[in-house]
Amino acid sequence: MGSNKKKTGTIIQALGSVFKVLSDGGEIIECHYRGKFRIAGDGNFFPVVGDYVDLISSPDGCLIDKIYPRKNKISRLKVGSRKPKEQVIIANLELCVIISSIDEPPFKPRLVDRMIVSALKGGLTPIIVLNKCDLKCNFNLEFWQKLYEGIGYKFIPTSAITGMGIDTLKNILAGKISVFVGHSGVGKSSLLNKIHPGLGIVTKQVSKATNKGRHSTTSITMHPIDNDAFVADTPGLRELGLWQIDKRQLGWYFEEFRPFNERCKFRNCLHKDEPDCGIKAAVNEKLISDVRYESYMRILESLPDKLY
Ligand SMILES: Nc1nc2c(ncn2[C@@H]2O[C@H](COP(=O)(O)OP(=O)(O)OP(=O)(O)O)[C@@H](O)[C@H]2O)c(=O)[nH]1
Ligand SMILES: [Mg+2]
Ligand SMILES: [Zn+2]
Repeated sequence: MGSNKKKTGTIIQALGSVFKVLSDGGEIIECHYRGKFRIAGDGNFFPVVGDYVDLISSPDGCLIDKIYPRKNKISRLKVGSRKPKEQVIIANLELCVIISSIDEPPFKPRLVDRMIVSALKGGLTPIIVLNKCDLKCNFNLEFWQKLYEGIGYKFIPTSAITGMGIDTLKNILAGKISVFVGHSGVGKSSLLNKIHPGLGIVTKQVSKATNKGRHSTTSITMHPIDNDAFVADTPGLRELGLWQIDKRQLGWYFEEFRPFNERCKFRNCLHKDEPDCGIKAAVNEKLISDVRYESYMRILESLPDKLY
């Protein structure tokens, strides 16, 4: 880049200490971060995909000079050295597209519900995509569609093979920054290739035996696509942000529970064993789906008693 002229742009890829930035002028610039971000010792100041940044040129090449305040972020718990701490992995997103498949791998509603909670916790709007609808199998699409649409979520049945649902999804993504999450092999990269032919993202080979359990996508990359949209493809991120949730807050992220909260006798009811619980009563009256309540209970049991 030219002498000392400042440029701004969005980080679209982070590989160790090397970043790719799509400048506002439309060029892709490779750059490094300045040591000071690391010295700050705060995950929040380490540049991540999605960050909007200022760039300056230096004798050592292009450097990230400033990170603009984040509108939101998704973090995970970084375990290892001494104390677990927050690791921000992506910033400034609007939509969290939660992708699962009707089969191969089979649909896992518990995982979908975990990812909805994660999305809401991160300040993102969850969108539910059910892929591989071309496969012939016993799957009650109508049941799940009604359940999630009943809560107020967009639910899109798709197929990266036949093109089913692709236009609908593309319209939802228009003008926004989104992230694709979901179990490995559900077809995140395949859908993205279908939405924007030409991206040429490597997807899993059909041979399942040799590829078992291995992720085809290994790093987070942001892809600019049609209609001024960005989509970050991820390797099956599962537990994003869940670790930051207090047990007593969890019910809040099951949005359809909210109207019944005030019927609980205890203000900080966990909706578990407490008497006179409005949520449990609503489940009994079938006003809340028992499938969702089951997910709630499983997540509740997996949360730490004390936040880190
Ligand atoms: N039948 C069918 N197969 C699909 C569909 N979408 C993807 N696949 C296949 O599913 C396999 C996995 O697809 P990927 O796109 O690599 O899945 P992914 O979610 O990106 O996986 P990771 O990168 O490992 O997280 C590939 O063999 C695809 O060809 C679909 O709609 N229908
Ligand atoms: Mg992939
Ligand atoms: Zn309750």
